[in-house]
Amino acid sequence: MSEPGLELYRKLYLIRRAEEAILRYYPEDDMKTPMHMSMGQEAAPAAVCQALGEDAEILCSYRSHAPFLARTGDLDLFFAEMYGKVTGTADGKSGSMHLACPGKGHLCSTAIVGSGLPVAVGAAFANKRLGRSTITCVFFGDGAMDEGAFWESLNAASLFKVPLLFILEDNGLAVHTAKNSRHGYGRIEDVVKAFDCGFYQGSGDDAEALLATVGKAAQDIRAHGHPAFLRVECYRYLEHVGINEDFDAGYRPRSDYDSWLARDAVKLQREKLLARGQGERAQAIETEIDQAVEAAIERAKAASLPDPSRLTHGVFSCAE
Ligand SMILES: Cc1ncc(C[n+]2csc(CCOP(=O)(O)OP(=O)(O)O)c2C)c(N)n1
Repeated sequence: MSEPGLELYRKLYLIRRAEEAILRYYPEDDMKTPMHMSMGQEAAPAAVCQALGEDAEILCSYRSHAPFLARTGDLDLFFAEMYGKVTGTADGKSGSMHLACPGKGHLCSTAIVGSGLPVAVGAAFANKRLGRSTITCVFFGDGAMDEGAFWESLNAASLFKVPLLFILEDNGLAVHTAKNSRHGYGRIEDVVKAFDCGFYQGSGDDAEALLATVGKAAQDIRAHGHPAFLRVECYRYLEHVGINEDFDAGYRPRSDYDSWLARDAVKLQREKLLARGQGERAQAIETEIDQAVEAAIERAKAASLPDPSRLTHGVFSCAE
């Protein structure tokens, strides 16, 4: 039986290494998809998916790499979709912004800000009606809270008492706009508590602490039959869309990045393992994942592109 700290590190490292590979290979221009990188935001998806395991059904935004890999662990599906190949999650037609694999617990990723939230309420409602133990987990950014869909979803989830975990990945920014110039309220905690919804929070630098917090939130959902809300303070390392830094854009200082990087969640988890004498096992995980990432990229590159005759198959299209 594997230990939680090591399993958590496996997820964190997998996500980080997969994205580092994107940084290396994206400039070759064979991945024809915009990239909204998760780098810096790995801890919440890793903790949620580990805490809930097979009971988690997840939905997320276009910033989907970490949630997808945390839930499915499937590097082949992931890279094949990035390369637009038939072996990808959507036969290569969705790219990075719409990763999904319902058979492995990832229902959908949506690019319209906030649009996953009402879908998640519906999925949780279905699980409640069908008597399933599943907890629906919806990841969204603080920008999604500017949408009516967020408030309707919070209200409906609370009213219908559905087994739903809202996960706010609070990086404080919607593209370049800080939340204090967008939000007409103070602490989200006070808002959420006004609904019948449990409230929890943590920081994106400590995945193990988050793991324990998600465990409490899940217990709350099951014991009280109401939704719960987890706010995770975190920091997006790279630009909003793309693979580069953007500290010269003038909307945030590099010093913020430096301070988050100093307590980076992947690094911190590794340090915890070393302190517990589990360095060798951590290294074995790293070697295995490094090889798996490169092998998955090789297979993705070698796979076929979708046949042009299948262009409109599986997508919404307008008939003539
Ligand atoms: C309804 C809608 N409005 C605007 C956009 C353009 N847009 C794309 S991402 C984004 C910011 C969203 O920020 P947040 O929800 O905090 O997520 P993050 O990018 O920080 O993960 C905006 C405004 C959109 N995709 N959908």
